[in-house]
Amino acid sequence: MTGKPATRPLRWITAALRGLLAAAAAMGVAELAAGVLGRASSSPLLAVGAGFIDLTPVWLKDFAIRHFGSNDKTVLLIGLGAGILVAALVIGLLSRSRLAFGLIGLAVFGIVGVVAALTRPVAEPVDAVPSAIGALASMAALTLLARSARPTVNPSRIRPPESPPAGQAAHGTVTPAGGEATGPPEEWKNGPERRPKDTEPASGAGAGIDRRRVLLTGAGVVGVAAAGGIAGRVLLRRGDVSSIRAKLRLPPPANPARPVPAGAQVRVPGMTSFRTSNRDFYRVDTALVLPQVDPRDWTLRIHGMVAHPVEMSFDDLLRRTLVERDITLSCVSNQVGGDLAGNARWLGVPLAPLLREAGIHGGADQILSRSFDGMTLSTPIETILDGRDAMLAVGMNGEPLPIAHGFPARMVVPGLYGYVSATKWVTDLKVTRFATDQAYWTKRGYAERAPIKTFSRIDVPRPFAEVKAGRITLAGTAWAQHRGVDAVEWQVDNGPWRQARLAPVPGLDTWRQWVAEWDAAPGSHTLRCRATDGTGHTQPEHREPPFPDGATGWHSVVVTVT
Ligand SMILES: Nc1nc2c(c(=O)[nH]1)N[C@H]1C(S)=C(S)[C@@H](COP(=O)(O)O)O[C@H]1N2
Ligand SMILES: [Mo]
Repeated sequence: MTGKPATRPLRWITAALRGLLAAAAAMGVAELAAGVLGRASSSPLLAVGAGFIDLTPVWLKDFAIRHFGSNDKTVLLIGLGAGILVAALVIGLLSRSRLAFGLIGLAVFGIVGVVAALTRPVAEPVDAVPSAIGALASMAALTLLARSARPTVNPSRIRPPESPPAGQAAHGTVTPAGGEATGPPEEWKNGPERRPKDTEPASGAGAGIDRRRVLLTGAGVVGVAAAGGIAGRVLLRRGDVSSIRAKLRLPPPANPARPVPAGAQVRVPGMTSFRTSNRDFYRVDTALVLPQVDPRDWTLRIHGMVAHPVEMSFDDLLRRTLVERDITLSCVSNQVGGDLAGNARWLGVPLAPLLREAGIHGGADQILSRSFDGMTLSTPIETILDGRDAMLAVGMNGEPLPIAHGFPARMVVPGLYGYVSATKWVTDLKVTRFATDQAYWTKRGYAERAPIKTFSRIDVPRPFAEVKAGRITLAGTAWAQHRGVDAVEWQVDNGPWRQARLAPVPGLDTWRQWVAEWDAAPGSHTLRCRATDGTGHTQPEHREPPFPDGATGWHSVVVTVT
């Protein structure tokens, strides 16, 4: 099956495809290597993605969270995949003029992967391996693919001596019967091994591309890529701790949560539920690969400015007094009206006694907590010691913590935004000073101290809803964790502020639902709300963005009454 050299556009396409296949080989082989090593974070796509997250400027991060919320990572990976796809096609095209250009492109890819993997906070030297051998594999694949696509000479079809001289055809003075293109195939002109003129066929029929060889080589590369990718994924699943989590039985709390009052959930269709299920709980973190932490290997270190450094196992932790509390978490990136907040029943070990037992030195003002994946968060020490229910949580809504929410242990401190308190997969607490240590977000300009701002939003009706004139029920959620919500007011079209009815709550640390009845007249109307917390502070009208310590402003919803 020896064909004629391909036409021009086809040659461009096949060159681009060669780049694509080479990149696929890189990814597949790298995935396999990551799987063999059992280190998901060393796989190039994930390492580069994680590096990208770290380098993301604050505005872009806010943009991503604002538009994609908890799906921000999927969007990032899709974007990265698209970028790689384009780069691979370009590399393929480059390799058409010179194979070396393509090889250099692939090597650059490999270097980016190696650097990304080695600069992860928990990197080890072996993490360079997947990207490095992935790059080598792709270079080998590109070379093989380029060779296979080079025209071959078929001896039986070399022009017999009585044919017209090559020069005629080559210079286009004689057009063969079929009107074929007469110049030498482009591969020859540019290829490293120029074919001698005297073997050039008159019509290109004597030499051509061995399509079978091209297809076999291509199929081989695809096979390696797919097999590597699949095997790598399977191997990486070895580290998955879901089945360990499913079997884990947590002890009951010695100090159970106060019952949630019957009316805490207002009965309004479409209203947010008072308790957020684990499945619906918002997720915000920098972990592209979920850390898989086996509780049997988990330890917690408490060290730094303490008299007695502590190292404890998960069993040690569970032997302590467990408390259960309803606490609403919220994210500093939450916008006015946003939904980056959730309320769960947490089971955990109080942090204050644990720290006191370690013996905190005078002058310490910060707990720098570190997660299994190297994330750092800083928490003002006084917010842990002032009597609130700061805890190392192990359970969420009656189950062990979900892996995405910090299994096997995370911090929860009522009243503080998540980025300064809610360390998931926590393994290390360093008692220190703000002047000495800075955490991840603080280094990026976010505030060191970030109490949750007093907030309220309208959940029902939805923005731009169409409602029938008459009596309309408004309902929403307000929070000011650890200060409590004392009032929510609502307003229509800059009219007078009216008090909403507040639902009962189990304590100061959860959000609070509110309802109001509105006699709606036809037309377009703007509804607004604002909350006042237990210290008398009212949510201000002035809009501030989430950076650097949380958004402010009144939430408003426009509805059409018909
Ligand atoms: N290890 C780790 N813990 C983390 C984060 C993170 O990126 N890594 N993000 C924090 C932020 S910004 C928030 S808002 C909360 C969110 O907790 P959730 O995902 O369980 O809702 O976790 C906090 N804990
Ligand atoms: Mo957050």
